[in-house]
Amino acid sequence: MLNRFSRRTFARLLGSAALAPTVLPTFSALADERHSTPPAPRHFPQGFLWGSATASYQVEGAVNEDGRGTSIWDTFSHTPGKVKNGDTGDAADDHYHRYKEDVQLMKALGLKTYRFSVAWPRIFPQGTRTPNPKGLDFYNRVVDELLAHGIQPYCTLFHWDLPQALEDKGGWQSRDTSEAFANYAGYVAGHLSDRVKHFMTLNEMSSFVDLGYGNGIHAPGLKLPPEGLNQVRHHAVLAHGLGVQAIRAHAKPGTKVGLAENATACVPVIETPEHIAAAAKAYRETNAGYLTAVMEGRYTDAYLRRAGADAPKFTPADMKAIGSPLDFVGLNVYTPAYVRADDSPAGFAMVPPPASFPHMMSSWLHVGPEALYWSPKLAAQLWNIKEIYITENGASSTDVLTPDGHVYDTDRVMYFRNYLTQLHRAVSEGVPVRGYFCWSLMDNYEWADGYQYRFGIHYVDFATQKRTPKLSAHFYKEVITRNGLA
Ligand code: GBH
Repeated sequence: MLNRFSRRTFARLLGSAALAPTVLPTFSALADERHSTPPAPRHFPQGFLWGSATASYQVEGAVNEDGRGTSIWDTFSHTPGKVKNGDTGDAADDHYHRYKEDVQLMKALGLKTYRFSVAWPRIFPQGTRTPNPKGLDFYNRVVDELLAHGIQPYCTLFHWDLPQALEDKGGWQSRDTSEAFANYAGYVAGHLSDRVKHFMTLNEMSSFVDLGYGNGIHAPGLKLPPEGLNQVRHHAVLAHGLGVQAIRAHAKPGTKVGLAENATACVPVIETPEHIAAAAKAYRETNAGYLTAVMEGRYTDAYLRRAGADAPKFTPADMKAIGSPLDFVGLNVYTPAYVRADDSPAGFAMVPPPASFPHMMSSWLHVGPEALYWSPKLAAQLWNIKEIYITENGASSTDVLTPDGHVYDTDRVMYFRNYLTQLHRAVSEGVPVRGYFCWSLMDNYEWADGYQYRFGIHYVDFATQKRTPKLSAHFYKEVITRNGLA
């Protein structure tokens, strides 16, 4: 009401200002009154799912409890020189013991949904064969606690903690691992799908393949030549496809299956038809080994041509499994990859960021909010996807806890506000994004970057395990309460 009155007055004044410029001082006084009213609401669709995400090795700790087997990240993090500061996930956020407290954090935010991952070595300590019921019990408890508080569980089956026993037999270099994954995925879905309605197979194939087996920055720390790396890549998409089939075979009817992939988020350098068309081509080709293969059930001609003699070995049956229809697609979106139109046969060129491009604490995390507009938009357009989730989006910051217990992470709030503005733009145009999971609920083990790179909206004191909501948690709560931008 106040808003409308102000606008009408504003319009009237504008009219008289046009006639008599001398009223300008009054105009600026009124402008002040206008600024004291909140901006017009920019809502998300009713029922939009606001969530937050974590991953097993990054938060659980309790690595030797209840029969859990060793994972490649236990081995890697205990290998000197692999992780900043020698940090390991041995204790992490102690979420294994504190999950009830953490569900209270979610409740206080008003979260509608929570995305967690299951640690494969808790369920099958050796990767295959004999399941460990105590491992499954933990996830039963987590799921029950979430549901008791009205929070929908979204479950990822693989967020990088491969059983070491499988790595010892070749890990993702072996096709057997793809089949072992499918068995494990079917087993978990069979036991949780009476309560969990959404499963994601693998998290970020491109990350665990390229970092784990390409440049060795992540576990298991290998640097394979192109031929081997392409085969690992194939085994990853194959694991996804076989996993989808196994989940469908074992889960209750109505269970939805997808994945969570950090597809390269191609953004046109300028929003002109030529650059937009180039970005669409780039989206398909830069993701050819992963999301494109999954969505199309084939490798693009250009991908196979680029790989040449190093191309992966595969069968038509593999490709059919890989292209299994999905119920939804999850996109993890952090950084933009700028694309321009180009005269080359490909029709596009990637534009590397200048050294001055602004980034968050992680130097790779360039701030490009429009990535959250273009990634779901291009994916939906290219493959006619009907249900998309942003399964991760967030930022690292040099958070400081003040003596009176606050963390004023204005940079993270800036990041979320701008990215969510672009997400709102996409949703308003009808891009079918149904929910959004911020990364992360709380500070946690940031892989090779250890504990100093904080992504949480809750600050964690790793010595005491005390959680403190940051300014960004208050911001996110406001977004959720309004179901709109704040
Ligand atoms: C996600 O990866 C992960 O799913 C999640 O577990 C993680 O905590 C979160 O994002 C924040 O990083 O070391 O310079 O080679 C995000 C995508 C791709 C980001 C690879 C780090 C490595 C950069 N990741 N990238 S570098």
